[in-house]
Formats: sequence, C-alpha cells, structure tokens
Amino acid sequence: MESRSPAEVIKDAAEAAVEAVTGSAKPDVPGKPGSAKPTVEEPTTPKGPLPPSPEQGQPDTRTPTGAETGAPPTAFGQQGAFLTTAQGARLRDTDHSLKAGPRGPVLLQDHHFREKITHFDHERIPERVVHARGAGAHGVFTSYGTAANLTRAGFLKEKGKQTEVFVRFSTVLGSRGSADTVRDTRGFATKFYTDEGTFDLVGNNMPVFFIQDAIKFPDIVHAAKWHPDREIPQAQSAHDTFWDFVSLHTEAQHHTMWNMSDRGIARSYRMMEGFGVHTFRLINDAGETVLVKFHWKPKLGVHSLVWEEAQLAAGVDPDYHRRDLYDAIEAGAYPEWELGLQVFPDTPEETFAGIDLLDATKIVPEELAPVQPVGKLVLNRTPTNFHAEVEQVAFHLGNLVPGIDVTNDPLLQGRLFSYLDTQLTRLAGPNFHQIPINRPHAPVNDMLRDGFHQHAVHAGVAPYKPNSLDGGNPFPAGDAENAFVEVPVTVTEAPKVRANPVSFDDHFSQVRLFWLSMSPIEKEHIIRAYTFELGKCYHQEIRERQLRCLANIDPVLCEQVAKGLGLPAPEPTIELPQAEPSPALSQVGQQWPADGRLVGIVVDDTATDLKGVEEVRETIAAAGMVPLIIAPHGGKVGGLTVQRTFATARSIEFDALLLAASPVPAPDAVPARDEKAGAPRTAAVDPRVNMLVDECWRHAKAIGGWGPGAELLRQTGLADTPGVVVQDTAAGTLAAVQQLMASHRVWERFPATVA
Ligand code: HDE
Repeated sequence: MESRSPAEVIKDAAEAAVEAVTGSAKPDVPGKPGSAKPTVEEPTTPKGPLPPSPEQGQPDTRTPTGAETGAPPTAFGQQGAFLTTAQGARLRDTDHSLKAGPRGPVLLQDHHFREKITHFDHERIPERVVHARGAGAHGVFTSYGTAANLTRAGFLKEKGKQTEVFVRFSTVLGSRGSADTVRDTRGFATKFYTDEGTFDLVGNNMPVFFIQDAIKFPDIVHAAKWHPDREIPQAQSAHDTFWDFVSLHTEAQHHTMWNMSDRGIARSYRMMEGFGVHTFRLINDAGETVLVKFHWKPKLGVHSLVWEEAQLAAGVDPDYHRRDLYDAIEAGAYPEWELGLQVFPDTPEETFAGIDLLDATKIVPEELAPVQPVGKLVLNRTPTNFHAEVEQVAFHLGNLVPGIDVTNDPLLQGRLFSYLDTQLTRLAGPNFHQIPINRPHAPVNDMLRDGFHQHAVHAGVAPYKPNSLDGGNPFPAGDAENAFVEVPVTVTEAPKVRANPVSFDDHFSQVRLFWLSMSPIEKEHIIRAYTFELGKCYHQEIRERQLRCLANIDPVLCEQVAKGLGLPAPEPTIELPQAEPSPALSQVGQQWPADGRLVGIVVDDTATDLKGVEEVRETIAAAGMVPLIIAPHGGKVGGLTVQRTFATARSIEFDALLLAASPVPAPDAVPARDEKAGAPRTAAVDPRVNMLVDECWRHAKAIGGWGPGAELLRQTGLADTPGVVVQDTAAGTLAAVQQLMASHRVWERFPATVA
C-alpha cells in the first residue's frame, strides 16, 4: 500500500471533517476565514469545536519528550461543546461580570472575570528583537539521497526519506505589525524534525551578511532600526543611522548592495532563494569531511516587486506576503524549493578559489562551485494558530544532527550563543523546546529538569550521571547508536587576539562582482534604490561618504546616484577590483511556472462575454493560478461570483490583468466617496478601471483584452505597447498573457539607460 506522510493523513482527516460539516472541502477563492459557512442567525444548538480548515496543519501531537501519542491533530485545541473555565468547569454567562445587583459594583470574588482578564492581560509575548514580522507554514522535505557520500545525516542520506518541516519567513527590521513589502532582507528559517533530532537551517534570502563578526550585530541592528528618540522610521533602511553605519563599516557594502537590488523587495516568499550564508562542515559514514554552503532554489524562480508596487502594497495590503503564502497553499499551489549544496574540499586554509569560506560577506559564485540538489521541500499546510506555531517557534543554529557540524566563521560562532539566549526572555524560561511546535520528533532523555512551564512529567530519582539509582539511565550513545560527535578539527596554537584574518579586508571586489552580474534593468533599479534611500537622509556628509563607497564599486553607479542626489561623483580611493560577473545572480531572462499567481478579470453587467470569462476562469484555475473577478458591484455578474469591486480592487493584487469589458463609470464612481474615481477620465470608462490598467502597465505586468476590453486598450493607446495583448477571443487573449507571465515582467516596456 502507498505510504502516506503524517502531514497527508492530517490533511485528509481535516478535509473529510470539513466536508461533513459544510458539504464542500474546497472554497471557491482562497482566503475565506473559518472552516464552515456561517449562518446569518447566531447558532444556538451546542456542537463541538469545528475542525480546522483543510489547508491547515498543526504541530505533530508528540509528548514534550518526543514520543508519538497517536492523538488526533485537534488534541492541542479546545474540547467539548460548552464554555468552561480554564479548569473545565462549565459556565452559564461570560457577558456580565458578577455585581452586587444590576447597578452595583463588581465583586472581587468573580473568579471567571479575573481569570479571563488576567489571561488577556498577558496574551502578548515579547516580539523577536530582529525578524519580528513573519509567516510560517508546515511541509515535507524529501531527500534525493544524493548527499549520501557527503553526510551521515539520515534525513539527507536516505533516498526518498521524508521529514516533516516547519518554515518561518520574515523581514528583519520591522516590528510585528509592520508591512511585508518593505525593502529589507528576508529570513528563511527551516526546522527539520528528523528522527535523529531537530536540525534548524536558519538562513536568509541573501547569501551574505552585513558583518563578519557576531560582536557587531547589535551595532548594525541599532543602526538599521528606528532612531531611538522618535522610534521612526519603521521597517526602513532609508535613514541616516543605517547609511552612517554601512558607509563607515565598509564590510557591510556587499549586503547593502543586495538590499538595494530587487532582492530587497521580494514578490513573494515563494519566489525567494534561501541561503545558509555560513559555511558548514559535513561528515560522512567514513569520517570524511567537506565544507558546504546551503542553498534553497525556488521552483517558481526568483522574482521581485517594483518599488512603487512595494510602497503601494505597504498601505493597501500590508499583509501581502503573508496572504500570498497562505492563499497559495490553500489554493493547492504548494510552494516548492530544492535544497542544494555547494561543496568545497575541507582544506586547512578553508578557502575556495581564493575566497575565504569563513567570511560571511563573500559568496562563492555558482559558476565556480555549482549548487548540487540534495532534496525537495514542499510547504503544504498553513498554521492552525499563528501564535502557537509561528510566534512560538524557536530556531537555533546549535540544533544540529549527526553528520552536520559548524565551522569557525566568527559570525556563526556568535549566533550559536544568541539564539538559545534570546528564547529565555521571549518564551519565558528554559522549557521552550517543549512547546508543541518546538517538540522534537526523536526520543528526548536530557536530564534537564524543572523550570518555568515544565510540560514533561519526568520519572526517576537520579537526573544526574553517573547514577545507579535509575539503573544508569540515560546512557551515552556510541558510534553504533549514531551519537553527535563534533568533528575533531585542529585548533591551531595562536595568541588570543581581537582581530580578523587579513583576507577579511577586501570589502569591495564582490560588491563589484554583484553589480556587474546584473542586467541593465536591474542596474536601473539599484541606482534608483540608492538614490531614494540616500535622498531620504538628512545629512549630506553621510550621502557623500556613501558615494565614496560607490566610487570604489563602479563609476557608472556612483555617477548616476550622485546625479540624483545633486552631488559631485567622487573618485575611487582604491584601484577598481577585478571581478568576473556571475550570471546566476541575475533574476531576469528565463521562463518560470506561474503557480498561485493572481489574474484579475474586469467585467461589467452589459458588454461582457460571460461565456468567455467563465472559460478563462477555468483555464486559469486549471493552470494552478487564481482568477479574481473585478466588477462594478459585489454579488454576482451574470452567473459569476464577484471577488473584487472597482472600489476594493488595486493593481498590486494582480500579476496580470484581463479586460473583458470597458465598463462605464459605476454608480459609486464619485470622487467624494472614492478618491480613486477622481483620476482623469480617458473615455467613458470607470476611472478606477483606467487607474488599474495604468498601474499594471507601469509595473510591467501583462495586460490583455478582447471585445470591449480590447477597445479600451486601443483607446488608451496602450494596445501597441510591449506586453499588451489585444485579441478577438477570451482563450486567445489568455494564452498570450500566460506566455508573457512566464517571463514574470514585460521589461521591454522600459528600455534601460545603463548597459
Ligand atoms: Fe539572526 N537572530 N542573528 N541571523 N536570525 C535571530 O533569534 C543573531 C543572522 C535569522 O523566524 C534572533 O529567535 C546574531 C544571520 C533568522 O524565528 C537572535 C547574529 C542570519 C531569524 C538572532 C545574527 C540570520 C533570526 C532574534 C549575528 C542568516 C528569524 C529572535 C551573528 C544566515 C528566525 C530569535 C525565526 C533571528 C541573533 C545574524 C537569520 C537575536 C547575534 C547571518 C532567519 O537570536
């Protein structure tokens, strides 16, 4: 019989349960809250809790010490049909506090009131000091077995082996409530619940870091976060303190260039690469070691927003990335990545092709060391409860399994301390590894005892070693039992110093390499980003200092940014470094699948080819994308359910736009009610539709129209421009638009000015 992963079993059970309650396991568009259709009247017949939605998953129902319980996935949630106290006593009333008469004072004896309010008062926990804003999902990692000769880690070694994972994506700078689409690095942290212990790969969507030594982390973070006096700006690097630091601490220049590139404004978590950043050491069954860098390669390719889109989204839909991730999973467009390794010989110098592998401000170009695929990650379940899972998940670089070890990268070494330490405050005590999302899927016998929130009930009298009272248990594992043993790397005799190796002094050659690897349109975006960010600084001295850094990277870049700032371009202070471009760093020029992309379809009540619309809707859904009908009003148009109205739709939501109509102004196209309707009219067309078309065009998105829709595009003069499809039939229009979407954007619309 085909074996099913625990994730699939849980999903099937949830689907069946929802179907039993609602009659349908699949909603028509992703994003509807709740697993059941609500009734207009308040329900009065007692029923047990509803099952989670079919796309949701939970942490496995393990005990705090890793044992399987066989309990249903809902065992961690609320039970029974009746309202109770936290102790399970049933309650009759939760709407009124206990008072001395209807007009009298509230009584201190109201234990229900005090329990309810006290618990509420403590609902929030401290947000992460960095990476506070995030979103997470459950999934499965399947090994290709191709790393068997490199590592003895079972989850990588055994071909076809499946391991449950939880991934949390994040921004770095903003607070928990900040917008998703700000210019920033993104976290990409993966917890592998392997049967040899939990392995955490705590990476970013950029392969380099601002600093080489962990002791500088508070400095970069204090500089990049808000100013301490006014606590602004939120989630932005476009301010004086950030540029003050990175222009003085020039090892930050490489990472800064990545942030200023389109990688800093990802289109979607699903369309980001992930990097372990540091070099790790793998050890195989024969005791041989190699040095490696971890890479996540997204199935959908690497894509970004355009800057105006990112800014609009921050206001119109601050949850843009979170929504995208959850809606895609709900729609069945499961995000996928391949895990890959760059492999280097473990030599005493710890360098490869002259690149210091312990310097986290350097990459090894893929052209020099190809990324070798070792397994596949599929995210297939959204969380059931954000706080319990996404907020309480705790990653730690020290969560290693036999076969994977660390190196002496000074950034990595400091992180080994920090991640454990931070959880003590954030998750209030030393037992955070017992929280359901953090529970290992391997037996735990650790002799750690007591402490706040102890969930385990440890037996025995001898939590110490050696002991005879508990029969000697627990016993040390030997090689045969797959113990984790640090690779016995030689530590050379050397004086104690606070110093870097000389190789860490090169701060510019790889920044130039990155710049030279960009396509012209990506270079334009980088110029714009530097000009925007430095233009937001108040102090000219800081702008001038950063221009000096740009002069050491590339004269064209420096000159163009200087022009935008109205400053002279300085001369370089070093000889421009030699750099061979790495084409793998550019995100332009290939074709990618469009899974989970959103296609808006504009219709109206009169002139619409409804049959054609119905057909394209089906084709879009069958291609794994999500069609959204945009109409003058809510409810239905013809037989079609409307998902967005002209008042609620905004261009940033759509990856492509189809026009099946040329709608006349709707009754609510009144500027006093909807300012968007105040845009200049270019025809007898609802101004909000014109604005939608304009924005999609500016953001280099594919646009198509047929019938009256084609007429609208002709009238606006856009029909003859690149990436705008005008055809007779709905099917023909969609086919041509789909083709354009494979390249992500229609960059030909905007010829670049730099080479
Ligand atoms: Fe982190 N980092 N970090 N970091 N980091 C944290 O841990 C830290 C660094 C990364 O979704 C904190 O639980 C130091 C590099 C991610 O929960 C904290 C240094 C990379 C996440 C911490 C670094 C990362 C964190 C804050 C300098 C990419 C979010 C809350 C050496 C390889 C994980 C927490 C999640 C979170 C410390 C640098 C990635 C304070 C001291 C380099 C993805 O422990």
